[in-house]
Amino acid sequence: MTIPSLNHLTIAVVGATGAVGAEFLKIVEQRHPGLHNLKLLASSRSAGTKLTVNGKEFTVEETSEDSFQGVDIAFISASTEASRHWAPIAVAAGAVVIDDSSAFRMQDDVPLVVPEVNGADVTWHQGIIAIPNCSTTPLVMVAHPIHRLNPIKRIIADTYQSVSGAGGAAVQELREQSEALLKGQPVTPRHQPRQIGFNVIPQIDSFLDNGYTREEQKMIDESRKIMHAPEIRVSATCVRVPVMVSHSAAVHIETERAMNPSDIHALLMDMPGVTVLDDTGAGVYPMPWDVAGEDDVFVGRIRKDASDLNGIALWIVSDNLRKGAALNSIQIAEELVSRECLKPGSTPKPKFRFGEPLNVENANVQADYEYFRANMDELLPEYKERYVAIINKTVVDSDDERPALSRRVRAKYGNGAILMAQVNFMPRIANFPTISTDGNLGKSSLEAEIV
Ligand code: 2RA
Repeated sequence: MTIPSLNHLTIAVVGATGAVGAEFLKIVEQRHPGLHNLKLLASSRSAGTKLTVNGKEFTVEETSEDSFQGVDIAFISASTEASRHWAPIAVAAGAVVIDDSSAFRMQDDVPLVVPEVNGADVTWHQGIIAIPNCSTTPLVMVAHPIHRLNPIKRIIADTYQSVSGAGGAAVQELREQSEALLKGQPVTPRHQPRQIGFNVIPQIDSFLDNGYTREEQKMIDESRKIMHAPEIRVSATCVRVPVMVSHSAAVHIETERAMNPSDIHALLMDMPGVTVLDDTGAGVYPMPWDVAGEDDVFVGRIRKDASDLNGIALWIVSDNLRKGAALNSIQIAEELVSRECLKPGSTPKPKFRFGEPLNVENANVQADYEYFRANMDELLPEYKERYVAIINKTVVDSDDERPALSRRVRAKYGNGAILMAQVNFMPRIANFPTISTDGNLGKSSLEAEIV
């Protein structure tokens, strides 16, 4: 897939010297090597630090009221207080804020976005777009394709979260505690509520009156908002484990109808940004050590829930600094550019064209299929459960019945390569019956089958 260029933009990074900020700059170098207009910002403690990005040296500046002049996108990953303070200032200066804190996530006028799941939500931003908590993002990346195919009724997620989720100081604390404990020395917790070395802590963030922690409540609220599914019942237990990077989760999902693990397997293989690593016979499943530094969300241990006929159990691991935070933010910036809706109130550019296709002869059904899969959300409000015919990224016709659609489209456009897919289902192409130009089964053209 082509990544939209961000090279023409000026991007400010508030929290540039933090764990997520550092990952953000690494991803800028990997995905946008031509991006040179950066403003690296931090608190007074880190001001003056020199950082090199894309071969250019930058001096980290203390964030101030004037920092956001001329900035197109401000990425903020510092503290919730910092986000509350700086985001409105950045927006007033004309920047779009992509915010990593929980300050704005549940506000009705703030989209909460995981581009592969609800990328179209960036179009209605009013200046601030929030990214989800790093334990929520991998959950929705896996739950959403299942929910689209077979509505989810209930999710139970138990997490195993690395210390980097609590920042660089917590990573250092785990190092120091591990060394001290190996030498038989006592330790005093500083950045975690209790000892993290050789221990697990069933508390991330503070407790609420309902007995859940804030971290758990975030998973509950945010997953429903991102999937546009307030009806799903969600419960979570979030646990800190002595792992440096990557959050894991044991997840139980109950759907309306029973599903086979092999169906879930195939469905998730088709989900952009998800990698299935699941071969228990060969001892293959994802683990945080291996997943650290990777972009995808990894899934394994997919099996039927022994306690629930309509339930599936699975295991998810994702790098909390990358897809959990920095990568997701950069993908949101790319989504804003590709939809041409950087400025609030701008008329977003639709991803699909409608009407007459360009260049019927050169249509590429495989490319149309990839495009459809990545952008289907845009068609959901109007075409849910209908069949659409797509030629060269153009929706040429639609119908409730596929044979009727096929007849009309074939009469008009012949037997060329045409994608016909249902909006709602995660389509997989089972086979391409080939139909020659004279209409007989033969070699030259195709129609995607839904299975
Ligand atoms: C944590 N999810 O792991 C939080 C960070 N946003 O502490």
